Amino acid sequence: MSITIDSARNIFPNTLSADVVPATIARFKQLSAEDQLAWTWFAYLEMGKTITVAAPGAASMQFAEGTLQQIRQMSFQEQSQAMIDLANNADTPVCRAYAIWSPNIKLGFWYQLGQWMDQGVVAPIPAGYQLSANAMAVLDAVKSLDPGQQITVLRNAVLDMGYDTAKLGEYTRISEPMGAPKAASQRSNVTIQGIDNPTVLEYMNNLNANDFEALIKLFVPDGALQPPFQRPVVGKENIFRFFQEECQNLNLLPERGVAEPADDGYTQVKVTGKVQTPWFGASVGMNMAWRFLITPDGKIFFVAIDLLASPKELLNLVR
Ligand code: 45D
Repeated sequence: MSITIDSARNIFPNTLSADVVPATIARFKQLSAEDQLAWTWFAYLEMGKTITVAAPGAASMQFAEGTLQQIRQMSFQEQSQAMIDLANNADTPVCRAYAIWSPNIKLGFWYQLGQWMDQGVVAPIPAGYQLSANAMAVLDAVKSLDPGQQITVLRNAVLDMGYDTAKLGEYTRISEPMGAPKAASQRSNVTIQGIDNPTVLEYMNNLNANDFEALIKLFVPDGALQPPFQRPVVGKENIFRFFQEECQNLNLLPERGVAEPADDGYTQVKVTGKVQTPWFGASVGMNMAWRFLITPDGKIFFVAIDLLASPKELLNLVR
């Protein structure tokens, strides 16, 4: 039997991921743009009761600065319209600028707008705004999620805003420049109960060190990485760009795992543990699994990263 990316996606099929996240996003997208903005505002306030955004430093705002200033100069009515346009995926200059930003820049942009809304510099959600019954129900749903799932819903809501890049034709994505990898003295080595596979350990250590050059060398040329709730990113070049755009300053805290032989001399490895994002630091530990398929010569053919349904899943290492 020959191994393909499609077959690799099914290793450790018992892994229960947090399907409630895409389900909540689908419900969110059914809401009117006005409700989406107000919903996000209330969800953000709700979240702020238990966790704090550590944004300064998490995104360099210079890439959104022009658009932010443009919005700041607008009247309240124009500002509200600009935000509604973003939620509506409308075709406006602001929506086109937003569309080509990396996730971090999009989050930093909203983080700034949120602060300005708080300070009254940008049009706030009208006092006494009444969410529709549907929006209330979706807000209740998000309140019952664990913090790692809540911040993922919020992140996905933001990423889907702006003009549709599929309609843009040729364009160049805008992301923060890649920082230098951590110096040797700043690096740490993970230990994972049940795992001594050097490829897996190096994956964790290089990602934690922002050493994407070393990290990408662990993959086969046509390898794939599947982020939570997404299609696999295929090929070294695309994976490398993904690391640069979305993986700086993550903190991977793997805890335990299993490694076992698979077809054709491959090895399949499942690891579970926590991941912290620079946006929330140690205040949110997301419950995650990594499912690796490793070639006979120790290269990564495939790795899926899943956000888990519950903390109980951290102990689920069965095939
Ligand atoms: O509309 O091994 C207002 C990979 C109201 C790589 C607002 C990984 C109006 C390989 C409040 C202003 C990356 C896959 C909006 C591992 C309005 C690998 C603003 C995993 C929008 C482990 C809202 C990494 C705001 C993971 C400001 C899982 C919302 C990373 C801000 C996960 C929301 C990172 C923020 C996550 C959310 C970050 C800052 C989930 C950040 C979430």
